[in-house]
Amino acid sequence: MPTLFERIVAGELPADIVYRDDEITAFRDIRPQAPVHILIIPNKPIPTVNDITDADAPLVGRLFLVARDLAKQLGIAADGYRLIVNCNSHGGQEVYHLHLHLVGGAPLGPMTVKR
Ligand code: DGP
Repeated sequence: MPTLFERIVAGELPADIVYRDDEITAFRDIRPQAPVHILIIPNKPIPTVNDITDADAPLVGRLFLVARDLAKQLGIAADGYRLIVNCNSHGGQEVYHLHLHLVGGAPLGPMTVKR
């Protein structure tokens, strides 16, 4: 079964896409946690951080470069933002297609972790 995000990459599900190239797609999160909340994903399905291979290193690096460029374009680079990757159930991962959350546009406060 393709994930929701594979279906967005394939154009089968609508999304507010803010960046796209042959390796990476970025779109607005459907449940934004801040004024800016973008998901940056590889077009190919990598389920979790645990599934990244050494050969994926350039692609994973590019996820950060796209985050950097989008933060600048969206005007949040100078004030700052948070990049988050959740992995598996303890990490709270909901969609099993690797994604970087780019969150900002307001002070986010300290990062909290439930104990
Ligand atoms: P995570 O917990 O890290 O797997 O985050 C998944 C995020 O994906 C969550 O913030 C909500 C978002 N999301 C789930 N379904 C959709 C969808 O169909 N479209 C968009 N744009 N975002 C989605």
